[in-house]
Amino acid sequence: MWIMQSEQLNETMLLVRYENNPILTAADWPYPINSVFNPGAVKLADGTTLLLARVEGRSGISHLCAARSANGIDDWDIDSQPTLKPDPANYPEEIWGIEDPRITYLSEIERYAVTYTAYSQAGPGVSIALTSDFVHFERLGLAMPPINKDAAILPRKVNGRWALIHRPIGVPHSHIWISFSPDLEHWGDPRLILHARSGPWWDAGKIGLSPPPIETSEGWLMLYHSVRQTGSGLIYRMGLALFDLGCHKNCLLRSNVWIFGPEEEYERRGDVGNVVFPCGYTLAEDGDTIRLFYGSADTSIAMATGSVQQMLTWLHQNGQRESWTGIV
Ligand code: BMA
Repeated sequence: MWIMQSEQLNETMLLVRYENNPILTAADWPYPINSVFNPGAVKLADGTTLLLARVEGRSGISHLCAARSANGIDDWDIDSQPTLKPDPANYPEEIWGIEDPRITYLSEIERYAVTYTAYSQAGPGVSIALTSDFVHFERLGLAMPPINKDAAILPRKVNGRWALIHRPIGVPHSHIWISFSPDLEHWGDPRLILHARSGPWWDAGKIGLSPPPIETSEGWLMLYHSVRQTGSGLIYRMGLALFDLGCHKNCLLRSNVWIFGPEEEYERRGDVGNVVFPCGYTLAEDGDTIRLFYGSADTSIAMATGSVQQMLTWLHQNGQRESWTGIV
Protein backbone atom coordinates (compact mmCIF):
# COMPACT_ATOMS: atom_id res chain seq x y z
CA MET A 1 0.00 0.00 0.00
CA TRP A 2 3.01 2.31 0.32
CA ILE A 3 3.99 4.84 -2.27
CA MET A 4 6.51 3.97 -4.96
CA GLN A 5 10.15 4.89 -4.45
CA SER A 6 10.01 7.37 -7.32
CA GLU A 7 7.20 9.43 -5.77
CA GLN A 8 8.24 12.38 -3.66
CA LEU A 9 7.50 11.59 -0.03
CA ASN A 10 5.79 14.36 1.85
CA GLU A 11 4.51 14.64 5.39
CA THR A 12 0.84 14.31 4.45
CA MET A 13 1.48 10.74 3.22
CA LEU A 14 3.08 9.32 6.36
CA LEU A 15 -0.10 8.36 8.22
CA VAL A 16 -3.22 7.19 6.42
CA ARG A 17 -6.53 7.25 8.27
CA TYR A 18 -8.62 4.09 8.38
CA GLU A 19 -11.62 4.63 6.12
CA ASN A 20 -14.19 3.57 8.73
CA ASN A 21 -12.93 5.81 11.52
CA PRO A 22 -13.79 6.22 14.31
CA ILE A 23 -13.30 2.59 15.31
CA LEU A 24 -14.74 2.88 18.83
CA THR A 25 -17.22 5.32 20.34
CA ALA A 26 -19.24 5.63 23.57
CA ALA A 27 -22.14 3.89 21.80
CA ASP A 28 -20.05 0.68 21.62
CA TRP A 29 -19.55 0.56 25.39
CA PRO A 30 -21.32 -2.09 27.45
CA TYR A 31 -22.09 0.42 30.23
CA PRO A 32 -23.10 4.11 30.14
CA ILE A 33 -20.18 6.45 29.53
CA ASN A 34 -19.61 9.92 28.13
CA SER A 35 -16.61 9.32 25.87
CA VAL A 36 -13.75 6.94 25.07
CA PHE A 37 -10.39 8.14 23.77
CA ASN A 38 -6.56 8.19 24.05
CA PRO A 39 -5.94 4.43 24.25
CA GLY A 40 -2.67 2.69 25.04
CA ALA A 41 -2.19 -0.26 22.67
CA VAL A 42 -0.34 -3.54 22.57
CA LYS A 43 -0.32 -6.73 20.54
CA LEU A 44 -0.56 -9.69 22.92
CA ALA A 45 1.43 -12.91 22.46
CA ASP A 46 -1.50 -14.59 20.65
CA GLY A 47 -1.78 -11.70 18.16
CA THR A 48 -4.80 -10.06 19.78
CA THR A 49 -4.74 -6.26 19.75
CA LEU A 50 -5.54 -4.85 23.18
CA LEU A 51 -6.49 -1.23 23.63
CA LEU A 52 -6.52 0.21 27.14
CA ALA A 53 -8.72 3.23 26.65
CA ARG A 54 -9.37 6.28 28.72
CA VAL A 55 -13.08 6.23 29.46
CA GLU A 56 -14.75 9.33 30.84
CA GLY A 57 -17.84 8.61 32.85
CA ARG A 58 -20.77 10.94 33.14
CA SER A 59 -19.19 12.28 36.35
CA GLY A 60 -16.26 13.75 34.38
CA ILE A 61 -13.85 11.35 36.14
CA SER A 62 -11.93 8.91 33.92
CA HIS A 63 -10.99 5.24 34.35
CA LEU A 64 -9.31 2.73 32.02
CA CYS A 65 -11.10 -0.02 30.12
CA ALA A 66 -9.69 -2.79 27.90
CA ALA A 67 -11.02 -3.68 24.44
CA ARG A 68 -9.64 -6.70 22.55
CA SER A 69 -9.88 -7.53 18.85
CA ALA A 70 -8.40 -10.39 16.80
CA ASN A 71 -7.81 -8.20 13.74
CA GLY A 72 -7.19 -4.92 15.60
CA ILE A 73 -9.84 -3.07 13.64
CA ASP A 74 -13.31 -4.31 14.49
CA ASP A 75 -15.29 -6.89 16.46
CA TRP A 76 -13.98 -5.47 19.74
CA ASP A 77 -14.60 -7.40 22.93
CA ILE A 78 -14.91 -4.70 25.59
CA ASP A 79 -14.62 -5.46 29.31
CA SER A 80 -18.10 -5.31 30.82
CA GLN A 81 -16.79 -3.29 33.80
CA PRO A 82 -13.99 -0.74 34.18
CA THR A 83 -10.67 -2.62 33.92
CA LEU A 84 -8.66 -0.25 36.12
CA LYS A 85 -10.56 2.21 38.30
CA PRO A 86 -9.13 5.09 40.29
CA ASP A 87 -8.34 3.91 43.84
CA PRO A 88 -8.24 7.13 45.87
CA ALA A 89 -8.60 5.29 49.20
CA ASN A 90 -5.14 3.78 48.73
CA TYR A 91 -3.75 6.20 46.12
CA PRO A 92 -5.09 9.68 46.92
CA GLU A 93 -3.36 11.04 43.81
CA GLU A 94 -6.06 9.24 41.78
CA ILE A 95 -8.97 11.12 43.34
CA TRP A 96 -9.89 12.92 40.10
CA GLY A 97 -9.37 9.90 37.88
CA ILE A 98 -6.78 8.08 35.79
CA GLU A 99 -6.11 8.96 32.14
CA ASP A 100 -4.03 8.50 28.99
CA PRO A 101 -2.25 5.15 29.50
CA ARG A 102 0.91 4.15 27.62
CA ILE A 103 1.93 0.48 27.62
CA THR A 104 5.44 -1.02 27.38
CA TYR A 105 6.33 -4.70 27.64
CA LEU A 106 9.32 -5.14 29.97
CA SER A 107 10.80 -8.50 28.97
CA GLU A 108 13.24 -8.49 31.91
CA ILE A 109 10.35 -8.79 34.36
CA GLU A 110 7.90 -10.37 31.91
CA ARG A 111 5.21 -7.81 32.61
CA TYR A 112 3.59 -4.85 30.91
CA ALA A 113 4.19 -1.46 32.49
CA VAL A 114 1.23 0.90 32.21
CA THR A 115 2.14 4.54 32.78
CA TYR A 116 -0.89 6.76 33.27
CA THR A 117 -1.94 10.18 34.44
CA ALA A 118 -3.08 10.16 38.07
CA TYR A 119 -5.23 13.24 38.45
CA SER A 120 -4.72 14.54 41.98
CA GLN A 121 -6.05 17.64 43.68
CA ALA A 122 -2.55 19.08 43.21
CA GLY A 123 -2.76 18.44 39.44
CA PRO A 124 -1.89 15.52 37.17
CA GLY A 125 1.09 13.28 37.98
CA VAL A 126 2.50 10.08 36.47
CA SER A 127 1.74 6.69 38.02
CA ILE A 128 2.85 3.19 37.05
CA ALA A 129 1.04 -0.16 37.29
CA LEU A 130 2.37 -3.57 36.24
CA THR A 131 0.27 -6.35 34.75
CA SER A 132 0.69 -9.60 32.85
CA ASP A 133 -2.95 -10.10 31.81
CA PHE A 134 -4.68 -6.68 31.91
CA VAL A 135 -6.98 -8.15 34.55
CA HIS A 136 -4.80 -7.98 37.66
CA PHE A 137 -2.65 -4.89 38.22
CA GLU A 138 0.10 -4.14 40.73
CA ARG A 139 0.24 -0.42 41.39
CA LEU A 140 3.66 1.07 42.02
CA GLY A 141 2.15 4.46 42.83
CA LEU A 142 3.26 7.91 41.80
CA ALA A 143 6.51 8.01 39.81
CA MET A 144 6.45 11.74 38.94
CA PRO A 145 4.72 14.35 41.09
CA PRO A 146 2.32 16.93 39.62
CA ILE A 147 2.45 18.56 37.23
CA ASN A 148 3.67 15.78 34.93
CA LYS A 149 2.08 13.79 32.11
CA ASP A 150 2.69 12.00 28.81
CA ALA A 151 4.98 9.31 30.17
CA ALA A 152 6.23 5.95 28.92
CA ILE A 153 8.94 3.56 30.05
CA LEU A 154 11.51 2.30 27.54
CA PRO A 155 11.31 -1.50 27.12
CA ARG A 156 14.72 -2.27 28.60
CA LYS A 157 17.26 -0.73 30.93
CA VAL A 158 19.74 1.88 29.72
CA ASN A 159 23.13 1.44 31.38
CA GLY A 160 21.51 -0.58 34.14
CA ARG A 161 18.58 1.75 34.80
CA TRP A 162 14.97 1.94 33.63
CA ALA A 163 14.20 5.09 31.64
CA LEU A 164 10.96 7.06 31.80
CA ILE A 165 10.09 9.77 29.29
CA HIS A 166 7.73 12.38 30.75
CA ARG A 167 6.58 15.98 30.44
CA PRO A 168 6.67 18.28 33.45
CA ILE A 169 5.01 21.68 33.18
CA GLY A 170 7.64 24.38 32.92
CA VAL A 171 7.71 28.17 32.76
CA PRO A 172 7.29 29.59 30.22
CA HIS A 173 7.48 26.38 28.12
CA SER A 174 6.89 22.69 28.80
CA HIS A 175 9.48 20.33 27.32
CA ILE A 176 10.01 16.55 27.15
CA TRP A 177 12.31 15.02 29.78
CA ILE A 178 13.79 11.63 30.66
CA SER A 179 14.44 10.26 34.17
CA PHE A 180 16.00 7.02 35.37
CA SER A 181 15.36 4.40 38.03
CA PRO A 182 17.09 1.28 39.35
CA ASP A 183 13.79 -0.35 40.39
CA LEU A 184 10.81 1.39 38.65
CA GLU A 185 9.97 3.08 41.98
CA HIS A 186 12.71 5.63 42.66
CA TRP A 187 13.21 8.07 39.79
CA GLY A 188 15.91 10.70 39.33
CA ASP A 189 18.75 12.09 37.20
CA PRO A 190 16.27 14.08 35.02
CA ARG A 191 17.40 15.44 31.64
CA LEU A 192 15.60 17.59 29.09
CA ILE A 193 15.55 15.71 25.75
CA LEU A 194 13.26 17.73 23.43
CA HIS A 195 12.37 21.37 23.80
CA ALA A 196 9.15 23.12 22.86
CA ARG A 197 9.85 25.90 20.36
CA SER A 198 8.71 29.50 20.72
CA GLY A 199 6.66 32.02 18.80
CA PRO A 200 4.39 30.88 15.96
CA TRP A 201 5.96 27.42 15.53
CA TRP A 202 3.46 24.50 15.36
CA ASP A 203 5.22 22.94 18.38
CA ALA A 204 5.70 26.10 20.44
CA GLY A 205 4.93 26.33 24.13
CA LYS A 206 4.03 22.79 25.10
CA ILE A 207 4.94 19.38 23.70
CA GLY A 208 4.64 15.83 25.04
CA LEU A 209 5.38 12.22 24.17
CA SER A 210 2.55 10.52 22.28
CA PRO A 211 2.89 6.67 22.16
CA PRO A 212 5.99 4.95 23.59
CA PRO A 213 9.02 5.48 21.30
CA ILE A 214 9.46 3.00 18.42
CA GLU A 215 12.78 1.18 18.32
CA THR A 216 14.41 1.27 14.85
CA SER A 217 17.85 0.40 13.52
CA GLU A 218 18.65 4.12 13.54
CA GLY A 219 17.43 5.00 16.98
CA TRP A 220 14.25 5.62 18.95
CA LEU A 221 11.60 7.19 16.75
CA MET A 222 9.38 9.43 18.82
CA LEU A 223 5.95 10.64 17.81
CA TYR A 224 5.31 13.68 19.91
CA HIS A 225 2.36 16.01 20.18
CA SER A 226 2.25 19.75 20.24
CA VAL A 227 -0.33 22.00 21.85
CA ARG A 228 -0.69 25.11 19.76
CA GLN A 229 -2.46 27.98 21.44
CA THR A 230 -4.57 30.05 19.03
CA GLY A 231 -7.11 32.84 19.31
CA SER A 232 -9.90 30.28 19.05
CA GLY A 233 -8.50 27.53 21.27
CA LEU A 234 -5.93 24.75 21.31
CA ILE A 235 -4.85 22.53 18.38
CA TYR A 236 -3.16 19.18 19.10
CA ARG A 237 -0.89 17.93 16.32
CA MET A 238 1.93 15.41 15.94
CA GLY A 239 5.52 15.46 14.79
CA LEU A 240 8.57 13.18 14.72
CA ALA A 241 11.91 13.10 16.49
CA LEU A 242 14.74 10.57 16.38
CA PHE A 243 16.91 9.79 19.39
CA ASP A 244 20.19 8.03 19.87
CA LEU A 245 19.77 4.29 20.55
CA GLY A 246 22.49 4.17 23.15
CA CYS A 247 21.82 6.82 25.71
CA HIS A 248 18.39 8.12 24.62
CA LYS A 249 19.34 11.62 25.61
CA ASN A 250 20.48 12.94 22.25
CA CYS A 251 17.93 14.11 19.74
CA LEU A 252 19.42 13.40 16.31
CA LEU A 253 16.66 14.87 14.14
CA ARG A 254 13.25 16.48 14.58
CA SER A 255 10.54 17.52 12.18
CA ASN A 256 10.01 21.17 11.31
CA VAL A 257 6.41 20.57 10.32
CA TRP A 258 3.64 18.49 11.81
CA ILE A 259 2.91 15.15 10.15
CA PHE A 260 -0.62 14.61 11.48
CA GLY A 261 -3.27 17.00 12.73
CA PRO A 262 -7.04 17.31 13.07
CA GLU A 263 -8.69 17.36 9.64
CA GLU A 264 -11.67 15.05 9.67
CA GLU A 265 -15.01 15.90 11.22
CA TYR A 266 -14.52 13.38 14.07
CA GLU A 267 -11.19 15.10 14.90
CA ARG A 268 -12.46 18.67 14.52
CA ARG A 269 -15.64 18.33 16.56
CA GLY A 270 -16.32 16.65 19.87
CA ASP A 271 -16.03 17.36 23.59
CA VAL A 272 -12.65 18.97 22.87
CA GLY A 273 -12.40 19.76 19.17
CA ASN A 274 -9.18 19.90 17.13
CA VAL A 275 -7.46 17.12 19.03
CA VAL A 276 -5.63 14.05 17.73
CA PHE A 277 -4.00 12.30 20.70
CA PRO A 278 -2.27 8.92 20.13
CA CYS A 279 -1.12 6.92 23.16
CA GLY A 280 -0.35 3.59 21.50
CA TYR A 281 0.56 1.69 18.36
CA THR A 282 0.97 -1.88 17.19
CA LEU A 283 3.60 -3.14 14.78
CA ALA A 284 2.75 -5.69 12.04
CA GLU A 285 4.79 -8.83 11.50
CA ASP A 286 6.72 -7.11 8.70
CA GLY A 287 8.34 -5.04 11.49
CA ASP A 288 7.50 -1.86 9.59
CA THR A 289 3.76 -1.20 9.33
CA ILE A 290 2.39 0.57 12.38
CA ARG A 291 -1.19 1.11 13.37
CA LEU A 292 -1.50 4.22 15.42
CA PHE A 293 -4.49 4.39 17.76
CA TYR A 294 -5.54 7.88 18.77
CA GLY A 295 -8.21 9.79 20.59
CA SER A 296 -10.18 12.11 18.31
CA ALA A 297 -11.62 15.28 19.81
CA ASP A 298 -11.63 13.66 23.30
CA THR A 299 -14.71 11.76 22.12
CA SER A 300 -13.81 8.58 20.20
CA ILE A 301 -10.97 6.31 19.10
CA ALA A 302 -9.58 6.36 15.57
CA MET A 303 -6.74 4.57 13.77
CA ALA A 304 -4.15 5.48 11.15
CA THR A 305 -1.53 3.34 9.41
CA GLY A 306 2.04 4.20 8.49
CA SER A 307 5.47 2.82 7.64
CA VAL A 308 8.31 3.28 10.13
CA GLN A 309 10.87 3.20 7.29
CA GLN A 310 9.03 5.94 5.40
CA MET A 311 8.91 8.09 8.53
CA LEU A 312 12.69 7.69 8.93
CA THR A 313 13.30 8.45 5.25
CA TRP A 314 11.12 11.52 5.43
CA LEU A 315 12.82 12.67 8.63
CA HIS A 316 16.25 12.38 7.02
CA GLN A 317 15.04 14.43 4.06
CA ASN A 318 13.16 17.05 6.06
CA GLY A 319 14.29 17.00 9.68
CA GLN A 320 16.80 19.21 11.38
CA ARG A 321 19.28 18.59 14.10
CA GLU A 322 18.23 19.74 17.52
CA SER A 323 20.07 22.99 18.07
CA TRP A 324 18.69 24.18 21.38
CA THR A 325 21.19 24.71 24.14
CA GLY A 326 19.25 24.59 27.35
CA ILE A 327 20.62 24.67 30.85
CA VAL A 328 20.03 20.99 31.54
C1 BMA B 1 -4.39 16.83 27.45
C2 BMA B 1 -4.80 15.53 28.10
C3 BMA B 1 -5.49 14.62 27.10
C4 BMA B 1 -6.53 15.34 26.28
C5 BMA B 1 -5.98 16.64 25.73
C6 BMA B 1 -7.02 17.46 24.96
O1 BMA B 1 -3.90 17.71 28.40
O2 BMA B 1 -5.69 15.81 29.14
O3 BMA B 1 -6.11 13.57 27.80
O4 BMA B 1 -6.89 14.50 25.21
O5 BMA B 1 -5.49 17.42 26.81
O6 BMA B 1 -8.10 17.82 25.79
